[in-house]
Amino acid sequence: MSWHVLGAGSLGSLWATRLFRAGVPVQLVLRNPQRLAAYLQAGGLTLVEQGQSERYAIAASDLSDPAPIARLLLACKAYDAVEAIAAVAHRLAPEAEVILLQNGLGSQDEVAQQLPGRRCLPASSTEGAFRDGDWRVVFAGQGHTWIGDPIDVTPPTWLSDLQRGQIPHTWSPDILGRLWRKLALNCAINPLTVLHSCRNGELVRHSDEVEALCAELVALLIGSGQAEAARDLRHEVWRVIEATAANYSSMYQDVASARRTEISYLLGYACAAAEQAALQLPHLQAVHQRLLAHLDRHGLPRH
Ligand code: NAD
Ligand code: KPL
Repeated sequence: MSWHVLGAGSLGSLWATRLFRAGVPVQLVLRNPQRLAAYLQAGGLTLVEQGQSERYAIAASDLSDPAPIARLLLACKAYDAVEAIAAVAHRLAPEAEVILLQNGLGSQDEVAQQLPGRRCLPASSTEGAFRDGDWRVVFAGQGHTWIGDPIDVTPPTWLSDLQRGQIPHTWSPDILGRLWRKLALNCAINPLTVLHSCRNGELVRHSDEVEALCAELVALLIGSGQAEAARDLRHEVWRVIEATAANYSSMYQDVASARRTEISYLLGYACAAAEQAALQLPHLQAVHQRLLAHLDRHGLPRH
């Protein structure tokens, strides 16, 4: 059974190339015939790993291809997920499974609502990749991916494909807890790095703000039924800040490159969840407002 990868960007290409080179059937689904022609012209996807480049001639089609899809890796940004899935929903076989690689929370539910009866499996990844050219991906940071199904804890058989592809992963019986925990980490770190225009490690100079956000995020997690994800959050936030001290957060990089951020699926989601749980979280809300104003000033979308 072939994997289809929709979203041949950083993470989608990282997955596709590793599956392909392990002999797992995989094909890319590209946006339109022009992108498909450009891809074919390039002769495949290039993976850059430890300074070595290797090109893989992975099969590809565009969104207009009518062939059925049984296993889909949705690897676009959270804000593109609904539109992307809508373009292929009619091709999904009745027993199709869809792996959702989006960071943050919110997009997973939006996609699942469009696919009643299909198994949707959210993932949370700490792997790092970026594109250094068209059809090229650089594997920038070893990491791990947790995959789960909030409705059915039975592991899927295709985890063996990930094993073959040497994609480090763990089946998670509590994937929502993992996603909430990652969202909390990202909300405690990423917006402040944008607002203070700094590397993660420089947040030690703004420890009051980090601490205030951590306290509110713990309250949010507990109020949202995610007490386990709240455990020792503050310590983990400081541990991540230290471990990634020299790095710029993904949101910082998006803003610096004038790219749309995933704010609606991180701080936006957190603030909406606080409201739903009738929680007053003034620091979180203030940082959200400051970030929105910052995006306005830089001419970037607020959602
Ligand atoms: P990316 O922008 O590099 O890739 C997304 C790709 O999806 C792009 O090539 C885009 O053209 C394509 N796409 C969007 N809509 C499409 C459509 N309708 N049809 C076809 N293609 C479409 O993004 P990324 O960095 O790979 O991130 C994907 C998700 O993974 C994000 O939620 C991100 O936060 C998360 N993530 C990324 C990394 C990383 O290191 N890159 C790490 C952890 C998590
Ligand atoms: O995931 C991250 C990001 O930059 O998006 C870390 C390094 C954890 C910072 O929040």
